[in-house]
Amino acid sequence: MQNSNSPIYVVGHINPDTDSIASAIGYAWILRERDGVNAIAARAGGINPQTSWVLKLLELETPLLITDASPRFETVMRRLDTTSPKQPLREAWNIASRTGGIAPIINSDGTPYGLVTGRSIFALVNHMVGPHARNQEMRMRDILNLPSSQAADTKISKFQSVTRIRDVINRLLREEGDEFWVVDERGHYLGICRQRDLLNPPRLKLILVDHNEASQAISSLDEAELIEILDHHRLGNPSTHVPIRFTVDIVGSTSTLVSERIEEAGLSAPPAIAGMMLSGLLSDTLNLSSPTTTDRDRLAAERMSRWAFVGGGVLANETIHSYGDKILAAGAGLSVRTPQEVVTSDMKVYSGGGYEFAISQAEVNDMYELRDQIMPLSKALLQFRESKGLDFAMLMVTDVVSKSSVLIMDNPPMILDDLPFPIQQDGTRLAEGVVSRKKQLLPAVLGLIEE
Ligand SMILES: [Mn+2]
Repeated sequence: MQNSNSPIYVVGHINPDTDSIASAIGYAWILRERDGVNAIAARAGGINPQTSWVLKLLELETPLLITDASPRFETVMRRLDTTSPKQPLREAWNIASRTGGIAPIINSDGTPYGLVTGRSIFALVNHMVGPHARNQEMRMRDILNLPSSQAADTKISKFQSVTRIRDVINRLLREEGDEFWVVDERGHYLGICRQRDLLNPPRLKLILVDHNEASQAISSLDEAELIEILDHHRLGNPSTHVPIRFTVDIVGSTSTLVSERIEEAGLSAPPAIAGMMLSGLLSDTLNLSSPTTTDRDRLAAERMSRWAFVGGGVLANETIHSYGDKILAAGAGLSVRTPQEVVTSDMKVYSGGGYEFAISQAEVNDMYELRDQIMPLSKALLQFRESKGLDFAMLMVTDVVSKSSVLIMDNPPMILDDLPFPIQQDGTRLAEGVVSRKKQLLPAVLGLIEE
């Protein structure tokens, strides 16, 4: 079943931000264009308002949602040809001769009726001929003229195509037959799978972009075949059985790294894909102003704007900064989302110093927005932390105009009292000049709790 042309999914982190979506789209594109591989951009969760604004503006398709790498029935199913219960058995016989001995019999409403197999035909013949010699003169032709319903085994188990094989493997091993139905959510026939294929299903091929920690990746990562990692975050990568390409570099966005690969290959990304990657870069670096911004990011912004800002296109009259302002505006704001959404949409879970904790980030154009939201956001943060069983949680509300953040903390350990950010009257902490979770806030937190 392992097939060299089976798709390779390029996927970013859960709670995807614009860079995670953009780098997946861009990297899947260069893999197809440069290497001719069947690379498909995917996403590990819902699209945030900023990303959705960009995708719509550039008329790009939202990448495929993948939340779990564990193989499903659909990955081993074969869509065998079918016949109906009233058709003569010879029809099923013809099908079975082409499929390796199996003919699915399907009702007129699309649901499975039964399966004609060597075993079920033997059962029929045995029933008709029995132990009595005189019946043995019954001709093959007469048997083949019977309706196929009479020769079908109707006790075949059904599984939905999206069911994870792992979840039902014990039941599969107890089943008598070697074949199973695969049906859709309405119970309609999709295909057949065989027990031997289920015992060793092909692994989902994955390339991780914009993250390398298993806690930020889709579920069941250990059941996938990891091909490559391309990232710009701290290390926390899972181990692998075989060597893989692994790139983690100190730049402001994964889209920067993808644009460099495209340039090295002597290619230029199509305007919409270049515009998408530029959006990922400008979003991650707060319009090239965050301390994570490097000279390579500025070069990448120029490179991608050259590809994206083409005459006649939607971005024709933009400059890097005018476009960056629009992207930040599309992502900012607390009022358009519920407190739960603000807390969870850009949330990352970390572990360090014996603690499991989360840091969320939300962007605003003006801290004034935060004044009435502190209580509801604190409540949402508490609920979220408890639901995940974490030790503490933080929400970093970043003003993209004044380049500062306000921190709301839930259940912080006492050691975090030493964070160098003054406590304000409303109980929040003011982190002046702090805009990067990765490069400023996380190291400050880890520096205290890992002592
Ligand atoms: Mn990123």
